Amino acid sequence: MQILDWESLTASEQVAALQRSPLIGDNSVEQKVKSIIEQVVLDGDAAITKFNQQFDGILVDNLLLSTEEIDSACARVSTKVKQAIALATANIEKFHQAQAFQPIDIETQIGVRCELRSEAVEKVGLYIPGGTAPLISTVMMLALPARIAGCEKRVLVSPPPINDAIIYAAHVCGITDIYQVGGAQAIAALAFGTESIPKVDKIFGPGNRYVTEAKRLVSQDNRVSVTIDMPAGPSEVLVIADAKANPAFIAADLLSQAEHGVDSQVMLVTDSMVQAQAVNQQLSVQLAQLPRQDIAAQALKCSRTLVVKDIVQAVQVSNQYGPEHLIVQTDSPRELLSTIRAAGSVFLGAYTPESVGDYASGTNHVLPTYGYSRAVSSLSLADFSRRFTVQELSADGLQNLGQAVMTLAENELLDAHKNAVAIRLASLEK
Ligand code: HSO
Ligand code: ZN
Repeated sequence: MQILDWESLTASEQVAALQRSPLIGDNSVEQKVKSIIEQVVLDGDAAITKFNQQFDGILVDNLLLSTEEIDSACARVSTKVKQAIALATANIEKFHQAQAFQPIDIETQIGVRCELRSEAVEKVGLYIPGGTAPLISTVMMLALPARIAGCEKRVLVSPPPINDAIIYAAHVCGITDIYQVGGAQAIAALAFGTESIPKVDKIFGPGNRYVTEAKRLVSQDNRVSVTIDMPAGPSEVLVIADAKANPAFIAADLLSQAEHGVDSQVMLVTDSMVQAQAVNQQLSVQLAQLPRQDIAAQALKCSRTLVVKDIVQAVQVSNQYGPEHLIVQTDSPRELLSTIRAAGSVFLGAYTPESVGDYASGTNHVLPTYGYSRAVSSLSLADFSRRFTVQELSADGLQNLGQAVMTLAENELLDAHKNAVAIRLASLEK
């Protein structure tokens, strides 16, 4: 990885050093995705079947997996994988159950009752990418909170042929409706509905740039009122490490993220030039042994090591970057926690590789990328429900509050608003 001395960079060079790899801002993606969406709107299942053949090379007769297909896929999954899924599931469930909403029910003043309540989003669509890495863990990260939140209709879509372990994970996480469709066409189907695929209220899950673009487009489409989990960009990690950290651990963490995709970005911020060089040394040793070394090597090209003057500055740099994952391998990592302003998920200490959060510690791995961590939260139980308020006033309550409301309405020049109060106060006076 390229090593840069932070303090010797000009302000604009520092900004450039924290730049993500440019999102392939190719307008043809938007056009292609728009056309796919319109074909799904027009032709429903027929369009889906056509796209399955065109993009995945498979003719799927029944988009919905049958119980027999689910059972036989589950039977093909090894006991070892099932046990790993069971452990991960238990931890993810525990952590998300603990996030249960605490309702609020208070009197803001005498006779004025205000409540904050929460109800599950009724219908959710969960997208699981296909491709070279079958993301079994993403099934758990989406399906478990959806079930815990109480979402009634939970449908999963994934490009055919769907990996057996994905089907198994979906099955144990309580998903009964698994549709064999991926890409932009899957997102269009979830947003608009087809003869066999139900229209949902909210779409979750990662995907390639076609999927991401489709999510963006349907969430802005006035014909439907579908929402999405969060804006998505390529995955990334930033490691803060001091001189004492183990360079082999650091390199392993950087590579675990680099192997996701050629557009993934990994950053090391350290106060030790010796550490920076040791990590580079380890990167070449470990990279050579990886099956996905081509992908990881590409990702490393747009990745950087920044040598800073001390760990306080390392945190400042990290805050400026706002990483999806932040790994802290310093002497007392927890001490830095209160100074971290932007990170999707934080991994503290030498024994907390990102992989544990990706799979099984219990935290959610759907996280804000591309600098969004400054304002967007990691996926949680709350994303599967909607909060709404309730207010109820007694006659006394309205008498106490009415005059203030009428004054404000009058000054907004909204007489009908004022009248809605006045008419009641008058009736109370009688
Ligand atoms: N690091 C990915 C999640 C993942 N890793 C799934 C392995 N499987 C984005 O947070
Ligand atoms: Zn990962």
